[in-house]
Amino acid sequence: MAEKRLFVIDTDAGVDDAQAILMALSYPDVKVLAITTVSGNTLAAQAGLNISRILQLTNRLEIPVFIGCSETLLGDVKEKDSYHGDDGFGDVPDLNSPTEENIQTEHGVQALIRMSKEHEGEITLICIGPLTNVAIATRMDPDFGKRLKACYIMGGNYKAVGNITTSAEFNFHYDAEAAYVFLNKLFCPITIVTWELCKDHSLEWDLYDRLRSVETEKAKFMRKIEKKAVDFSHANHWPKFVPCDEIAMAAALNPDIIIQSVNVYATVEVNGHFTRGQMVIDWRDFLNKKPNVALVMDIDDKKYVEMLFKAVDDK
Ligand SMILES: [Ca+2]
Repeated sequence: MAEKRLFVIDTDAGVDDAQAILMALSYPDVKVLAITTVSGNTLAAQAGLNISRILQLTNRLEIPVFIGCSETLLGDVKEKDSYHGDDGFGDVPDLNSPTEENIQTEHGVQALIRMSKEHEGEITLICIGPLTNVAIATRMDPDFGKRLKACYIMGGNYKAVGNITTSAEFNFHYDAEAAYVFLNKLFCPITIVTWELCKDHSLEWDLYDRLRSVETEKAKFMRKIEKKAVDFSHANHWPKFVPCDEIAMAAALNPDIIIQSVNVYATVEVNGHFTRGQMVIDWRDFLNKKPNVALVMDIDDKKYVEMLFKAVDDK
């Protein structure tokens, strides 16, 4: 049998992270080496407990979980979240408290650096939360990124459309300095799934309802933890359901879904009064920098939706 692809997932364990992780676990040729957590949709420690719930649900408790940074580089912490819920998973805790047996004592950042040395050139890192852990790993070990095979992230925006402020996407805005370090110092092939791309490929409500009507424990779990997000979406008259992290994971699992991407130099605004956290693309080469990211511009919806269904299937 061919060698499995090695994935490490860095996550803030909101509801879209949950579906993205189910997606990764549904690929038999992918070995999820570890999951590291970071504060974002919830705090890093709570994110660890959330991940344990998914691993318990899928009988994958052999996958180690490492708790990473609880504060941003500047020391900020999460505020209340009316979409993902304060616990990141819709505030519907299991009656049985989640197991902590797979939560490791090693810090997430140290685990990232260690694994990059143990599996040099082999790890695909998928970042679906703020980029604090990766930024600190890069600062502690400037060669960290050079030892990764590739990195796929959900974050940033390229049309200045925001989802947490007028101009910024949540993950980049949450820790803008970390996003800056990530983009400018990681030095590995980076593929970015932006907020606008996610919006462009959001799901019609009847498709979403079909996805969550699948009669499996995984679909039931997703339905339960997503209820708050769905109620929030309807209350705000959102015309569709908007998955985000799922698209970055789908692109990492199956790069064939990427129909169009462009190589550009991207950085992030860290100073702006209105624009802090906005991704900045040097479309016209004013900065004379080499491209540092592949920006995904379009994906194959049919293949992507198939992957969403496969993730909650029992087969
Ligand atoms: Ca996330």
